Amino acid sequence: MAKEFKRYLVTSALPYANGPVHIGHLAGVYIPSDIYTRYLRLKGCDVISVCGSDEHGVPITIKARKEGVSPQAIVDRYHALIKRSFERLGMSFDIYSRTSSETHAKTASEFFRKLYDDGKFIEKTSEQYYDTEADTFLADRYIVGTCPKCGNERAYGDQCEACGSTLSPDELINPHSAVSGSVPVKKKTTHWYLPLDQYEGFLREWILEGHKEWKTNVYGQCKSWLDGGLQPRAVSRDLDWGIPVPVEGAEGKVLYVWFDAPIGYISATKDLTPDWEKYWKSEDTKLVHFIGKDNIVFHCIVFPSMLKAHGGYILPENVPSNEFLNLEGDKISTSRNWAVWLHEYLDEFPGKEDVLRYVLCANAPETKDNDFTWKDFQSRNNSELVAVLGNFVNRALVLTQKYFDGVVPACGDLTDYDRETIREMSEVKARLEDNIEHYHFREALKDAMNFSRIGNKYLADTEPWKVWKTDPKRVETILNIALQITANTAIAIEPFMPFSAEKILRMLQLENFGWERMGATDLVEDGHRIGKPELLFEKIEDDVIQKQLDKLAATKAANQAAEAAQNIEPQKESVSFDDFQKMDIRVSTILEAEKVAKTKKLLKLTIDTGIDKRVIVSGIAEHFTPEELVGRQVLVLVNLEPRMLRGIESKGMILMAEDASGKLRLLQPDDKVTCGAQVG
Ligand code: B3M
Ligand code: ZN
Repeated sequence: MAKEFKRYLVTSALPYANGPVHIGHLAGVYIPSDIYTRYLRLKGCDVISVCGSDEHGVPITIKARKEGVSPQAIVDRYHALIKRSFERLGMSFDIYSRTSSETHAKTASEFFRKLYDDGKFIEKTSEQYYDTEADTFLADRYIVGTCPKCGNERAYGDQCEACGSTLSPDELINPHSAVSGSVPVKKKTTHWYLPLDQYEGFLREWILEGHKEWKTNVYGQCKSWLDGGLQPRAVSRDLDWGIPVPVEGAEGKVLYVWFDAPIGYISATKDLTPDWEKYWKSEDTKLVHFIGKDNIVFHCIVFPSMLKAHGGYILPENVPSNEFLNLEGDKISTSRNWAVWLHEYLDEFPGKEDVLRYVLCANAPETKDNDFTWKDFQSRNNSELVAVLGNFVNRALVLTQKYFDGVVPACGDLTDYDRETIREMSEVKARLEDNIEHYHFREALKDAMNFSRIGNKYLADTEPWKVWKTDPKRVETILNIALQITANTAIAIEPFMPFSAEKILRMLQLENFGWERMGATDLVEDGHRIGKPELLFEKIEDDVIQKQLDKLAATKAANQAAEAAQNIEPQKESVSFDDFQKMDIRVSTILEAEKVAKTKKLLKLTIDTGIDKRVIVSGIAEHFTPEELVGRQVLVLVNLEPRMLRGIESKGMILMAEDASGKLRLLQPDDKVTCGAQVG
């Protein structure tokens, strides 16, 4: 028997305030969280939803240093942008707070101090890298060097972004400080550790025994962490940005960001209501954390251990983490600007907030990583939102305007088909509720859309526009039922598409009915006058999508150029002018070109060098077709010693450049030049 709860506390992962929010964050965390919260509110439950900016941590200090501003300036900028973007998307948090707040500093400090005073931490002194020039300890991310796995010279102390290897600073070749560039030294430093290994028994009992109902991806990750054996985890860092460790003699040390951030849920609740303890300390509260999969260990292992160590707090009832959303087949990446940024979407698609909410829910990575494509976005808008939901609501309203001047007609005698339609409609609610209660929001969205699917079928089958000519009384019943279905649609879609739900109610000239009224056929009273019908959605044309695809293509090209710029070969050793003079480079024209049989890469080219006509064999068949080469003027090193290639004597070499994407490019004069002209 499912446990009854008196109230709900919904938390959403606190976005790092070092960049904007993108569609991956929305699909993974915030859309599901808002659906669940809105649903509970519609049901009249006592629910609060808390979120806020996660404003500490090394990435923020790195960005601040790169821009030459303070970390506070960075978090102020992005906290405001994120908060405003969420508001514009209809995210209905009861509070969107921030971890640089005073309440949070106090709450996190007190939380740490209690664990410290109760002896729940281990104190360990170890050697860490220290930058003597900048006079600061270096977090792993602040140490750069050569990756031992792939040779990338810009690997970080915690990870190599070129080959993805997880590293430790000691593995780096030629480690140096990203702050001053100097070679760091090892220096002793003391930190506090939460002995997670001591909580293994509690966690096994609480999760592996007590929460077998958790999503497979979450339960599985917790099990592998526990089976792998938990290690003590540092809860402090040598940094000057964060919440100071509230212990005498701990100057220069701050709480580790993943210790302080989850406590941000508690401090946000404190800022929201004086009754905060009712939500955090009563077993009658259902606590649900909405997060992305990279946060599972912190929300299922670390934070619960902290709460257990502190005592007096409840634990999450569920942590329905989603997987990751990719974009056009590639991993979303803030550093590579490979994302659809929420604030940019809202600016470029005004009035289409619900389209994004719909698509990201319909395509949510609930059980496996999924992919967002602009083509799918367009198709779901045009063939689902416009053609199903928008079409039904518009027909029900327009026909009521047309035949009854906008006054809701009375419902007359019901046919068997009417009764069947009403029964089918009343059955949607149970499925919709069950799917939301089990965090299956993709399925729940289909259920919510079923009202308009039922409505479209009902109008198509009853054809009021035809029946009107012979039996206008019948049309009264048909449109009354169609309007009841329209009103039910407004209730059902509110958690998913609040803007559209509001618009339907505005057109019906009605207030929201509340969840429990879903399935009723007396929502819209006879004689009620509805408002002016407007289109809920409009078609998205190809050119709009193409513009977004072009934008991503430009990003990809910029990334390739940046990567190429990073991988420029170092200059070769010097040569004398005399040596250079020995090379004889001529402008030449390609007269003929053909593939060399049984090879993938070789082309046999007949070249007019101005001196003579000769054959050169070149490994460029994967970059150029023979047809596109004939007639082109190229630069040829004509006095290269001849070589036999696949039985063909090749006399010379065509000069080329390899661009950022690895494609070979011909070097050619900017205008027609006589063959044989010397290059020097
Ligand atoms: N700031 C979000 C992330 O890992 C992280 C969540 C904190 S929730 C307490 O992207
Ligand atoms: Zn590497």
